[in-house]
Amino acid sequence: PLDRAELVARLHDALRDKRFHHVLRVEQTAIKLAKQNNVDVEKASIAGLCHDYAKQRPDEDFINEIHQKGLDPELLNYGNAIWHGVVGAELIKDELGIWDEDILNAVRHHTTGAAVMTPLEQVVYMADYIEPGRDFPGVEKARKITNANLGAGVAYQTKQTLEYLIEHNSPVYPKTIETYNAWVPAYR
Ligand code: DGI
Ligand code: FE
Ligand code: FE
Ligand code: FE
Repeated sequence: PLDRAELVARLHDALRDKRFHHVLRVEQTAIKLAKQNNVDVEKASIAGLCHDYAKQRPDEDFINEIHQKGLDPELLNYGNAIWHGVVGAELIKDELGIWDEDILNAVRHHTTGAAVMTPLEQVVYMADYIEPGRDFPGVEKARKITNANLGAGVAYQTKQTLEYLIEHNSPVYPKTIETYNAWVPAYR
């Protein structure tokens, strides 16, 4: 398998500068959250680095992958925002040789979350949201909540994202609703 330096080099090739630096910050944030929550630090590093590997691929790469791997055809109704995680995990497997299903699931679920998420998946979902380059109303609150309680952070992000999507008349991927139902009432 690729070591960290080789992985960083592959990410550097795959991503524009701004996105590459986001990925490095997500890695560092994921490592910190992993230490705070007894999560495997190496897996957090790899998942943090890889989570947006496919973000800048053309739509046709995702569409081909959906057909070739027999993924849910419902995916065809969405776009890059959903594909780069769910379908991107398949590209990571094919092109980076990462087969660890914990890591792949953390990539698959980093945008929408899921009703059931391992601590590693929660760490990557939250690291992407609160990395130090993020600057949106509520991000400081999100950081505070997440550092106090990882699951409460998951609930907070999920509610904020759903409110944002509805406010902008955006389609909501069904998994996002499942995440809401599983996490938000539980932390009420
Ligand atoms: O890839 P990043 O920009 O680092 O962040 P991300 O993967 O968490 O989010 C990518 C985009 O996906 C972001 O603009 C919010 C959007 N998104 C999250 N959940 C849904 C969604 N878009 C749609 N249409 N439906 C969702 O359920
Ligand atoms: Fe992403
Ligand atoms: Fe995210
Ligand atoms: Fe990201």
